[in-house]
Amino acid sequence: MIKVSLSLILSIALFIELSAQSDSLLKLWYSHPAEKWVEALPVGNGRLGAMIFGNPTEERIQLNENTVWAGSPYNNANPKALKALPVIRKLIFEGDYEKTQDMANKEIISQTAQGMPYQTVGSLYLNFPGSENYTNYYRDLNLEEATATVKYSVDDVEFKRVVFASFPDQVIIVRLTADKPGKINFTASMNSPEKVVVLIPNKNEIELDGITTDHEGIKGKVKFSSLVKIVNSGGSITSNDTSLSVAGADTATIYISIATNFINYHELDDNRLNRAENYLSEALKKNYTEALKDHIAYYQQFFDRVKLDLGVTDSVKNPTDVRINEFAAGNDPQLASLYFQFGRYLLISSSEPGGQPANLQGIWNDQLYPPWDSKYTININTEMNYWLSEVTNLSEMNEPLVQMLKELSITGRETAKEMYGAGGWVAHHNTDIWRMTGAIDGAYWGDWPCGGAWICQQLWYKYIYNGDKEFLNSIYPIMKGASEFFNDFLIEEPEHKWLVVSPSVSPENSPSIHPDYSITAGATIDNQLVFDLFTETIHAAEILGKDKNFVKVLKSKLKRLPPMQIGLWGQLQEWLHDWDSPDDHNRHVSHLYGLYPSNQISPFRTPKLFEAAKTSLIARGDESTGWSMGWKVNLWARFLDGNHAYKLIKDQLKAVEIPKEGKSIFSEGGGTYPNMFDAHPPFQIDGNFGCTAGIAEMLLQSQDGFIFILPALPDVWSSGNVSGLKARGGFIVSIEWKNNKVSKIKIKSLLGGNCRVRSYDKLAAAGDFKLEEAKGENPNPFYIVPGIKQPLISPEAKIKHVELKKSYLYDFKTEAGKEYTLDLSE
Ligand code: FUC
Repeated sequence: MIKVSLSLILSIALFIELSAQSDSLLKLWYSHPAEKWVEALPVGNGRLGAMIFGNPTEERIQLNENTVWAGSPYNNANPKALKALPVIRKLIFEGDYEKTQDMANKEIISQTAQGMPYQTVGSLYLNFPGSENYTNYYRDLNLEEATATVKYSVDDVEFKRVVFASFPDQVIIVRLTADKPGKINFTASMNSPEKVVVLIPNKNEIELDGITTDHEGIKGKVKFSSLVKIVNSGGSITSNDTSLSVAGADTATIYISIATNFINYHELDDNRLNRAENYLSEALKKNYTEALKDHIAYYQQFFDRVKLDLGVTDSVKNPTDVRINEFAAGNDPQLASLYFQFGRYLLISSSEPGGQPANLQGIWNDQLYPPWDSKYTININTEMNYWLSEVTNLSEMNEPLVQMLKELSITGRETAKEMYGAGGWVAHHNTDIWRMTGAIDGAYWGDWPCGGAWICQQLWYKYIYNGDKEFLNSIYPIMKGASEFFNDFLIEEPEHKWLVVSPSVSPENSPSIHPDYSITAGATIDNQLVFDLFTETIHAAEILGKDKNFVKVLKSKLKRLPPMQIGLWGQLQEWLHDWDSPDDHNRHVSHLYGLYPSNQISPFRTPKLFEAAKTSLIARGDESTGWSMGWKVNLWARFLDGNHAYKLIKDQLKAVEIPKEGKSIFSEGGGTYPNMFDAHPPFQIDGNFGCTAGIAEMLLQSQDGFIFILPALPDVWSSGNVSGLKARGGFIVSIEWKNNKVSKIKIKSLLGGNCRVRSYDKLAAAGDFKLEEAKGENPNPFYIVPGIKQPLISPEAKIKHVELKKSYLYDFKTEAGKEYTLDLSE
């Protein structure tokens, strides 16, 4: 009797869950288990990550913890740089690039460690005997609840697994249920490619203890412990030396706790087991239902801020891998909104306040030596990881990046002094958990001292989106330190007497006249970065009423930076000299930093540079690595060309070949894996984040002195709506549109101030406020635009006139906390 009612209750519970799930379109779902890692589904809480394969017979849950990195605190500055610097600078101005690069390889590039790899913890395996003949298979990743689910039937029993990485409880929880009692039978075991010991500390627990590897002469000192505890209802648990077996249970809940001895980039202790035990015992105080509820509630405070609807077609009935295969040729606008929300999901899941920033793979990595060490490549990739953070209303998620920058400003101070005898702080093109700041990987790639300057942009954006003066005050020393470095490091070039960064490179590219040598002085991106850094440090100092004398110095140096230049074939020059080739298809488009993410180039303020930048990007081409295409979505959005931006989304969402086990393919053929991870290839998360930012950029921009509504809407998204995007100055914007025309805009002002709006459609105020035609400069201080120098233009260059679609520009006054509605004017 009791058995019958229990089974009935279980079936009802399953039915309720099933029907609740089928409503949501915000799911990645599949009709077969994952075989390869790039088919498995990611969950994470910033600190812990797991990839779920969902095989009915053998579940693999591959585990990560974001401080499990090889090595230990170290510094890799090359002390020979100080003496070599004047010689190298002279050689560059003499044009002897071969000798320069040779010397830089030995005397600037680190002769010790080149960065430590981020490593996996290992995997938990769950073996389910007798499940070979399963039917009704289904698995998904639910983006609205941050849970992964697997379902299947064996004989007449329906089984279900739910996995999530709890944000509030700091453990990964796996819940196993069946619609009939006593049917849960499995064996749990763990392994890892790291040096580990696995033991059974008590009858329902597995413990895995390990230490990360030595690497390039740096001793591996990160110790980690993972505790796996099974709580069963009904049935029994038995154990042998290394595994646990559950028999005849009604349900089983598995808690996975992981902790390390990492305290911060220069301190480790010996407390990892205590930490892991504490997380576990705290988590066990809640029952499963409460834990799930708290997890979802925490996650939804962030995820629910933005909704996007680009339309729905029949394609949504297909599994996600099929939809990716068909995307380019089909009509599946919901896949683009799913990809957008997946990007936001990944950022919330891989970058939480108090933790590490998302690395090249976020937090998900199953290897000891992942491609490029899965570290922080700061000549584009790490920055791209955070482009979506403000506009898609996830500002909290960039806190780990801010913290990393604080730490780099400490380690980088030593490096600036030791290598260049300069004040302030410097970082080159890579860093890792130990915040190394030396130059690595060979001069062709690594002799680039502007990594810190680029990440400083994110600090400034965080301020201009949120207007928090206290925050500005707290990060001002970082910006000032970066400016101090360039104040000392810039030198005068002989021809025009401009101040330039030297030695440097235009990231990972070389001019076709000497393709083997990249080292240069005054690369366009460097000029743009130093321009932004100085301009923003000046603004910050003025807002905070600080450092009058330093501001004077920066202002005078700012005037002496090179202008942007338009070369022979009408392109924006990548280098100080007119060396660009129209046949150069390098994935990096560094000189277009000035267009995106920066706002130095604008169709309204600098039309010639705008056209030149477009000429450069057209020559570079569309298809490339994943992250390169993600960048190009943003660039085409800034060119106000929605159809071209959409073409790049199609390229980005192209299904790519799955890498062979253990091998990483590196090629230019980027796209998307079945689990929607971006393919460089191999997997690199920046493409996911870059393209997500790009989709936002097509719908809303705010860098050019106004909020631009639907600046680059492609024809295929003719009707839709978005809510909760953030514009500079703390405006939360929602837009509805129909047949390519705006129908309603809602703007909530968080900070007050003038709101200036540009739209291709005539608008009217709906409510009690005055909408006026905008004139002159936007008085809102968060909408200040940079005054850049007039470009130098090659006499041979033919420059097209910018054709802009007619648009309307309005102003209205706002009060903090109030929402304003605008309609299409009749
Ligand atoms: C830079 C890029 C590569 C890759 C690597 C992590 O070297 O040029 O494409 O993204 O970083």
